[in-house]
Amino acid sequence: MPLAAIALGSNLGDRKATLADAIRSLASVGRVVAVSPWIETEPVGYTDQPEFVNGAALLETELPPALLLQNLLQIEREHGRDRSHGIEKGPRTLDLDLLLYAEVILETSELTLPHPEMHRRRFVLEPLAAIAPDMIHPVLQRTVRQLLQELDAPAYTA
Ligand code: PH2
Ligand code: MG
Ligand code: MG
Repeated sequence: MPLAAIALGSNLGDRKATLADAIRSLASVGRVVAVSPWIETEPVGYTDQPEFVNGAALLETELPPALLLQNLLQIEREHGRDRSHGIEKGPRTLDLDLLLYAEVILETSELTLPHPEMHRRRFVLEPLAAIAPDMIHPVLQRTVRQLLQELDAPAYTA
């Protein structure tokens, strides 16, 4: 069965309770085979917002990528995420990002696989490396462990 890697984040409300609840919701769309420890992270990008709790999960699912994404967005909405107002990339009760879906490479208006920012984000790679160090980034042809190492020790500095 295909294995999907999902990033979880929250920086509003009872963050850990929301994330724990999101894991229970994920269990209804597939088999949750691993959940990382939660880590507290400083906001990246738009920095004028509260600290995040981030983590990652691995889900075995029969749902194809686009349908899995629709389910993730539905779970976000069930946990109070309202995309109709507020700052893009601003505070959110729950963010579920589809990072990897087996070794699928895909680019549609709704979904890009692998997630186009995952290899630049420590708050994504650190928890993912804790549960799936050997999972492959099919575009960069690197394992998650290598991507994290390369963040820590870039091959060159400009
Ligand atoms: N998500 C963002 C923007 N910035 N920073 C941290 N630390 N964690 C996040 O999950 C995060 C962020 C947009 O999705
Ligand atoms: Mg995100
Ligand atoms: Mg998102």
